[in-house]
Amino acid sequence: MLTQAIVRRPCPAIVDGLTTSNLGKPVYHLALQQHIQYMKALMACGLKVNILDPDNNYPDSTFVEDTALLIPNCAVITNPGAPSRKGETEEMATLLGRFFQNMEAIEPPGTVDAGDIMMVGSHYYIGLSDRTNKDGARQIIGILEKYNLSGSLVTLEKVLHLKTGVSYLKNNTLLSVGEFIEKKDFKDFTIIPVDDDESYAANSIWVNDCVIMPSGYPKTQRAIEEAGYKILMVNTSEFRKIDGGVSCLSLRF
Ligand code: CIR
Repeated sequence: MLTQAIVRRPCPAIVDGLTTSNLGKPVYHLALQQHIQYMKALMACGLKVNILDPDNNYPDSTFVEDTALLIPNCAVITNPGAPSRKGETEEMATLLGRFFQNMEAIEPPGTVDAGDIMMVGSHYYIGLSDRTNKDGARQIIGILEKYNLSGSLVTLEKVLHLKTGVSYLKNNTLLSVGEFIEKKDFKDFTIIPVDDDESYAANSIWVNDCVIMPSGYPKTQRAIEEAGYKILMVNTSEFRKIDGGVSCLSLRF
């Protein structure tokens, strides 16, 4: 059962967030409203939401998921792969120190964005991406093994982060798009396939028996419902403009 979430309010500089899309710049006041709806969804799933103040030095700092990997009894502070995001970890480490007795950190030259790490029980899939390099992934696996957990590498072809294209929805079930539908690494899972024209919805989260997904993706919504899940929808259009999805906006533990 998840009980806590950490989020960071979007800052005005979000308009300068890193992006690979051509959807225009996020509208700050809409991003703030959508963030509030997102927090409400987490609360509706029973989580206490801990809110960090906005930090205008870091346009992408609302995407807290990338700054830490939370495993049972330990918080691993990452070293984000994008130079403009490196300092985002500092305040997160301070906050996580209040919840976790054990802290670890990824050291350069290793880089890791935790959006590349998907937890499936005691096993963690680590996507090698433009943000997460081999050294960072090797450090993550070393830490996982120290805590009696395991990790394996997944190569990515098209997506920014592993969880941009695949989400674990418990019950041995993955929500997958594109390259992840047929990937050998995931052959033993039940796959809920996401059509390419709804690819953004492949980034959804399972929170205490409910799936939080972005609004506006009816085929994916139907498929998740037909698989037996209860759904909560949130509009994340402003975050999508800078490649951010539902999972990126929180850490949950
Ligand atoms: C970035 O490029 O780092 C941000 N604009 C988006 C980060 C999204 N995070 C995630 O998928 N875990």
